[in-house]
Amino acid sequence: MLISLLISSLTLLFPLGHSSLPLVINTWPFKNATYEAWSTLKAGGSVLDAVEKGCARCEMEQCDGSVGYGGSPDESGETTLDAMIMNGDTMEVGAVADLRRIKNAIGVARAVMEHTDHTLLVGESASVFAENMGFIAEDLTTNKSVNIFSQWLKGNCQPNYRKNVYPDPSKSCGPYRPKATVARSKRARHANTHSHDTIGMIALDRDGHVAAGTSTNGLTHKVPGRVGDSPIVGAGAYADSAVGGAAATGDGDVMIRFLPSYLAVELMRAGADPSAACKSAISRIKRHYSEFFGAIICANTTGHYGAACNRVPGFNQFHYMVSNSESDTPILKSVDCF
Ligand code: SD4
Repeated sequence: MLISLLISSLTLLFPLGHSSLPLVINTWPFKNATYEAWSTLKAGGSVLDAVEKGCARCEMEQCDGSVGYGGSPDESGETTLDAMIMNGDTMEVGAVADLRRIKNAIGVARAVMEHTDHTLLVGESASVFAENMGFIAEDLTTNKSVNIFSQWLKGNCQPNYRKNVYPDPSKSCGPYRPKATVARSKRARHANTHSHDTIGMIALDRDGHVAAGTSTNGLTHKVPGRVGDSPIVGAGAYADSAVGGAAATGDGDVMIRFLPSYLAVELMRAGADPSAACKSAISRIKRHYSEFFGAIICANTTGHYGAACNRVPGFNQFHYMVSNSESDTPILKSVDCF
């Protein structure tokens, strides 16, 4: 009795080193999203609510044109969305990929988690699921996306993501047919910070609950049906309330192959601090794709956080946002890429 009284009064005086919790951290300078998540936590919402509302804010604001409707038209001119949300207490995940007609992708991801036993729904069927769950079906096309698409068509469908096909994809539009011989070459892909800017977010509360999530419209001119890293557990984001969380952004076709968010969380579990864990996750990819474009944010349950990015031409620094009890308003942070 005496001991537990002593412990609880010590905890009041020294709150277990959790002085910078709660914490919200997200990729890119999407300040309103951070603010939305932070306000949600402060109003008594859960970490899942915070991640959902924060990412949804970006979906509505079409953050950088690469989250939400009206961005990244695919080869047929359509915008499709990828999103996921993960509960670090229960390890439940809800995700949607190639979602059509529904603006609130992270909301649908949460509905997958809460109203099905599944983890990931895709394409037209995911959209029908969303409509049945009460999400409004709308055209995701905007004047801007129509314009991007028509300029691309006029420019002979350049750039695109095809290879080993004819007609020559570096000169012509499709339809494409496979070439008989497949050349094994890794195409160097350079940073284009205006065509990829997924929101990835981690929220931690004072009681050690962790959630993480992502929302994106993927890559401009992607092949229809293409799914990136963002809705894939351990690639786009990962959360475990025993450790912390991580979320990634960048060239999803490459990053998805290395599960960087899972790797970063596992490294933190093994004792790495968040910055070191983020750096190792990026290094792992660099070993194989030295020129990939990407970044990752990491946070642990003591409220420490960090980020890392791969230095490529045009991408020397990665910006991200943080809100915690030390600042109370979103603060822009940056890390030098290596
Ligand atoms: C994707 N990873 O679909 C996303 C895009 C992105 O920063 O993150 N951009 O590949």
